[in-house]
Amino acid sequence: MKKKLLFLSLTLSSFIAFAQVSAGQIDDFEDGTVQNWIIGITGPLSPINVATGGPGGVDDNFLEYTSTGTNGAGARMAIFNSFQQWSGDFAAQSIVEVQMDVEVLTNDLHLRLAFQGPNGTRMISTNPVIVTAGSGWNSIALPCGINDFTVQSGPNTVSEVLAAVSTMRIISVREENIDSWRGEVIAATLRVDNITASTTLSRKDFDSKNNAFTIYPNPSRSKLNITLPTIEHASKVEVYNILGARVYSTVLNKLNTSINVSQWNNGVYLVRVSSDSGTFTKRFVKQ
Ligand SMILES: [Ca+2]
Ligand SMILES: [Ca+2]
Repeated sequence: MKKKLLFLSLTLSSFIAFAQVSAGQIDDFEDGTVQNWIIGITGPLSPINVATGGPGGVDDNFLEYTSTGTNGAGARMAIFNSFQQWSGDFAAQSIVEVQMDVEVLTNDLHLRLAFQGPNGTRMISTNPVIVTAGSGWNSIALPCGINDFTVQSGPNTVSEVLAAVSTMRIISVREENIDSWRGEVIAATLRVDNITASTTLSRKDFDSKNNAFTIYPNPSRSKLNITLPTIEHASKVEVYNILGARVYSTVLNKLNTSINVSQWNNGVYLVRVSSDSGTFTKRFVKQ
């Protein structure tokens, strides 16, 4: 019995040791496979490799997954990579963010990373990157620092999970809750390419989110004021309600903008400012 257990643990540890994430690795799908990205069932609902039409155009392979939004397998927007190239020690490899090119169809997605680590501990990106359906290929970055995740279940810390990842998921979920690691039930198509383990932040101000822009007062009954740190980076602001519907959008061309919110329904909104230096999202509460 003891011998069998020892054999099993040796097999498991050598398996894990074989599949280690490494700095700079890229899933570009040019080998014609899905590069271990699955949804846990086989069959027609599984992610597929599409041979042309990626961000590089003709002959640029990419990964495509369509969630059904109905009941059963394939209902949720979540793909995962387990005990393969996205397992291991992200901290030791100095991976600070996972960058990827994405295209979204049918419904807007709130993309986040989700990790499972020691003792089944699960955590997801605290802030989503919202990708608008039908907006073509977008380059996005999901940060991997110790301040970028919220643990959802299990005994371990963010640092401990980042040092021993067993499963990495790319999910869409609007609001964090205990079930959100599984991804939201939504009908959408996610196309992904060039999933990159980056050791440099793609945006110089990504690690200082609080400097990205300021909103006040919050909560508010009548006005939402937005202040930008610099004007040359500004492009637009979009506000989404809790159902993911865009309720407001405008171009920002000055440092201070005031939006009349008195007619908005009470509740939580996501305020997204997109500019050359990145996309930043803040939560706003209308009272
Ligand atoms: Ca490709
Ligand atoms: Ca190709």
